[in-house]
Amino acid sequence: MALGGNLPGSAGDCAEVLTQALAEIQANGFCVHAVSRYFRTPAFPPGSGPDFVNACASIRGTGTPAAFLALLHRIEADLGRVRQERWGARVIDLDLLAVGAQILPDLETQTRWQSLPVADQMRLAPDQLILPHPRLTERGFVLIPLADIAPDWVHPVTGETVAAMVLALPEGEKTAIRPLGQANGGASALVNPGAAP
Ligand code: PH2
Ligand code: MG
Ligand code: MG
Repeated sequence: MALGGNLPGSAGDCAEVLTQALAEIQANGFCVHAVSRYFRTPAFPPGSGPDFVNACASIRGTGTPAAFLALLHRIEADLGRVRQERWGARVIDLDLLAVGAQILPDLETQTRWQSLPVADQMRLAPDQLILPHPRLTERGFVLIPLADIAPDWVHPVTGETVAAMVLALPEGEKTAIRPLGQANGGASALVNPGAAP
């Protein structure tokens, strides 16, 4: 899953809001298996708002993807997200990126949403759960954190690994995405990609 936000909330600054979201996921019976570093990322589209803090986490638990997504929406509301304009500034956005190699609801729908022109991406929101997340393949603010925890995950439609998708990102996009200092609330204790063996 992906976490992001670019407005402070009742839980504190953007990084504190992400950490609180992970705590609530855990409190609802799910295992937060790995958490990426937290990254400061320029808002997309450029100029659309303050920088985001983005991260990715791998979650283990039981139940359907739809039930987990419903939990994510409840946590977004708890943390103060008000759903306003699509892609506007927000306290917290919790997105389900993928569940293993599952393609939902079917390959045709997946392909149609994935090939949507950017103007339509900003206007249209799917009314059903689409997995993998249709925007996963092209956004540095998702792929770079995801590479911390799942570099070898293979996209079930394209066959590409996360590591390969990161390599394909424009250089300028990669350099604009920077890890936050120590501000990820200790989450890196779960996973430390930079650690020596
Ligand atoms: N989320 C969006 C739109 N734009 N930009 C950044 N940097 N990070 C995000 O998480 C993000 C965004 C819609 O969900
Ligand atoms: Mg999102
Ligand atoms: Mg969302």
